[in-house]
Amino acid sequence: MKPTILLAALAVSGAAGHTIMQKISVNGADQGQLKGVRAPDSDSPIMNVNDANFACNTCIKYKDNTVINVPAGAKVGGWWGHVIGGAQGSNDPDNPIAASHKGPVIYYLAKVDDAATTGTTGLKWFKIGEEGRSNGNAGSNGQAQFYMECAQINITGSGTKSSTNTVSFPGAYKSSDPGILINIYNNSGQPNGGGRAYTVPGPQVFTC
Ligand SMILES: *[C@@H]1O[C@H](CO)[C@@H](O)[C@H](O)[C@H]1NC(C)=O
Ligand SMILES: *[C@@H]1O[C@H](CO)[C@@H](O)[C@H](O)[C@H]1NC(C)=O
Ligand SMILES: [Cu+2]
Repeated sequence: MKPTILLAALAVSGAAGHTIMQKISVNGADQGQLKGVRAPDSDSPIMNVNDANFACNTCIKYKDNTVINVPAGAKVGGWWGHVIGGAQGSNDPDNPIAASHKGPVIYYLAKVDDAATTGTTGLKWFKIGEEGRSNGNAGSNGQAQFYMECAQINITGSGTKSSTNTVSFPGAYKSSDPGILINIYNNSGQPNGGGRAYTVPGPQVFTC
């Protein structure tokens, strides 16, 4: 079987008003709500970096057998909502995510035999992107919130480079990592990092 890929996106943030990635686009083309995406019904975070289901989230309710074709080099977008469907009620200020939630968005891929059916234990993830912030997340150990969803994709192309810098989930993060256990507030209580540098968790981004 041709190898396909699982895409995981994780956001790290703080406080309440959570989020779920529930569809993707490929070069701007909407792939459809919950198509080829593994998502829970609950927008609750995982807060234990050692959770067995850290890679693709826990209590997955929405999962189909769609594998989305992605030509190498295409732009893949993720669509987040406060709850499944987007806003929770009208004028939801916490859609797609509450403003109090500061943190990076991080993207990983793992090569799998069949993205539609694969389990998520023991996969070797490599980081393909990160959108960091100058400010981060949990001020006390174990309080960072992680929101992760996986998409089932089939990247087609002829590249031959492979990443040796792979990580496992759980395993790649420690609750004490500088990008996870961090005070994001300055001395006036503004969540702007207080002039301190921010280090996004996980390995270096793999580039082709
Ligand atoms: C992945 O794409 C290749 C090339 O288009 C195709 O031959 C293969 O069937 C696709 N695999 C899946 C699982 O969609
Ligand atoms: C904290 O950040 C705010 C907003 O940038 C700024 O106005 C304020 O002076 C900062 N406070 C301190 C003590 O640096
Ligand atoms: Cu939250």
